[in-house]
Amino acid sequence: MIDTWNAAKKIELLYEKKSGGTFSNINRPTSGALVTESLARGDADVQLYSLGTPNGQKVSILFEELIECGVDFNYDAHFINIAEGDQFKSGFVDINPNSRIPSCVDTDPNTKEDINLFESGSICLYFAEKFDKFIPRDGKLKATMMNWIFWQMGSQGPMIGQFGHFYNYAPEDEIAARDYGVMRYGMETQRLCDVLDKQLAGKKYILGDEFSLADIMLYPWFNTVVNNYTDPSGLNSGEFLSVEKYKNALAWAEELEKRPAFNRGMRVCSWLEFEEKGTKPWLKD
Ligand SMILES: N[C@@H](CCC(=O)N[C@@H](CS)C(=O)NCC(=O)O)C(=O)O
Repeated sequence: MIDTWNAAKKIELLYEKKSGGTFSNINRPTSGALVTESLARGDADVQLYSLGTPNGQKVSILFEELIECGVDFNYDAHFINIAEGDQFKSGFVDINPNSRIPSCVDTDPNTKEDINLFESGSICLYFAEKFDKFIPRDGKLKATMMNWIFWQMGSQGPMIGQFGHFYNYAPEDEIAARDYGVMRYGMETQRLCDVLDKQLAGKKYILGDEFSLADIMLYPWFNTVVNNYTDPSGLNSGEFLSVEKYKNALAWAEELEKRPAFNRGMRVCSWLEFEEKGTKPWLKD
C-alpha cells in the first residue's frame, strides 16, 4: 500500500518535527512584540528600518533616486537584523504590527507628527506621491504602472520568495519536500520572469520610454533570481532556472544597473557590508 499524506491532528504537532533550515528560529504563529526595546532614531525627517533584501531594496532605491533627482529629502537608515529578531522588538512592532522589514517613519518637520509606514509597496507609493516623482502624469500610463506594482507585490515577490525558501533555506534533509517546493515555485518563478520579459519586449523601461516606480519595484526580485539564490552545492538560481532566455529583462536590468542611485539603493543596510561600512556603505568607499 502506498503511504498517503494526511494532516496531523493539529499543526502544532508539526512545529517540532518539521522545522529547521535557515531562518526557522524566527517563524512563529502569533504576532506582537517579544521584547520591550525602543528603536534607534536619527535626526532626519525620515527613519528607515530595513535590511538589504529585495523588499528592503525597493524602498532604498527609491530614496536614493529621489535624492539623485534633487528632491529635498534625507533619511537615516537603521539595520534590522531579522535573523536575530530585531523585527519583534516593541519599537519596531509599534511601527509595523506585521514585524517585517522594510518599515519607515516620516515625521512632519513642523508639527513633529509621525506617519508610520510598512509594506514596501505602500512605502514606495507614499514617497513617490509625496514628492510627485516616478509616477506618470498620463492616466493610462499611471494605470499600467499600478498594474505592474500590484503584480510585483502580489505575485513576483511572494512567489519568488517561496522559491528562494525551498531552493536556498529549507532543511537539507527534506529532499522530497524541497524537490516539490522548488518545482512548484521554480516553475512559477520562470513564468513570472517570462511575463516580465514579454512586457519589456521593445521597451527600455516597464512603461516604455518613461522610467517609473515600476522599474524601481520590479528590479530587486528579478535580480535576486538571476544572482542571489544558491542551493547547498552552490548552484546559482539563475543557472538553474535558465534565466539567459529572459533577454529583454536582462537588458532592462543592465540598463538600471547603470544608474548610480540604483547601485547605492541596493547597498543600503546590506548584510554583506554592514559590519564594516554601516548602513550606507558607499559613504565609506
Ligand atoms: N510584503 C512585505 C514583505 C516584507 C518581508 O517579507 N520582509 C522580510 C524580509 S525580505 C522580513 O522582514 N522577514 C522577517 C521575518 O520573517 O520574520 C513587503 O513587501 O514589505
